[in-house]
Amino acid sequence: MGHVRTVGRVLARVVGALVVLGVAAWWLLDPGAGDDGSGSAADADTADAPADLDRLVVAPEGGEEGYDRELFEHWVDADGDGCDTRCEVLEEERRTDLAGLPDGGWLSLYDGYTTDDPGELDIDHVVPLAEAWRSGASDWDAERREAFANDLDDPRALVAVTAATNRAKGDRDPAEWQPPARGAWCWYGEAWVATKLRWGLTADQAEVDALRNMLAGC
Ligand SMILES: [Ca+2]
Ligand SMILES: [Ca+2]
Repeated sequence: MGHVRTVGRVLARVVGALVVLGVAAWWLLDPGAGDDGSGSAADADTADAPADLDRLVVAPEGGEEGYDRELFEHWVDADGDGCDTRCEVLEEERRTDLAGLPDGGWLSLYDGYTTDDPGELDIDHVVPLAEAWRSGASDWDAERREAFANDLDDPRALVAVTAATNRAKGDRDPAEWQPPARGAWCWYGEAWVATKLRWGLTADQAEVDALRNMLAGC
């Protein structure tokens, strides 16, 4: 019987060691598993970018058929405070820390241009209206299209940039156009992915490939 008890104790130790090893392996393989998910916004903006990219639904783009920019009612004054969506974005993005602009101004992220003249700036839909149309918005009703075109809920959806870069971009996606300022690529790629995910829009394969490249190293 003594022999059986000894074997039993050895077995118990082996099982105990295996449990410890298993827990350690589980933690090593997935160190975030015990995380309560309350990481800072800055962490979420950078560390999660590739994972977010993988959450995009990949599908070929639809056609332009039926598209009309006017189907997206834009620059409304949703909260009725006398400041329309363009005005709201300019107000939100105005900063007082720009060199040479002590009274305040704007930084156009796409090209690094700074100005205190809002007349030089367009408000860009990071995901262009026509791109939205081709990736799911053609099925939306007018109300949802208007909400998309005036999206102030995430500051990454609309951005004040020089009219020149906004027009150069047109309705191109990241496979066809990238911000000339390389330093803006991480912001742009993340803003693009976040906007498409929030609105349930699809992405075509060339676009996903370009985003992966754009977000590499972010
Ligand atoms: Ca308003
Ligand atoms: Ca696309």
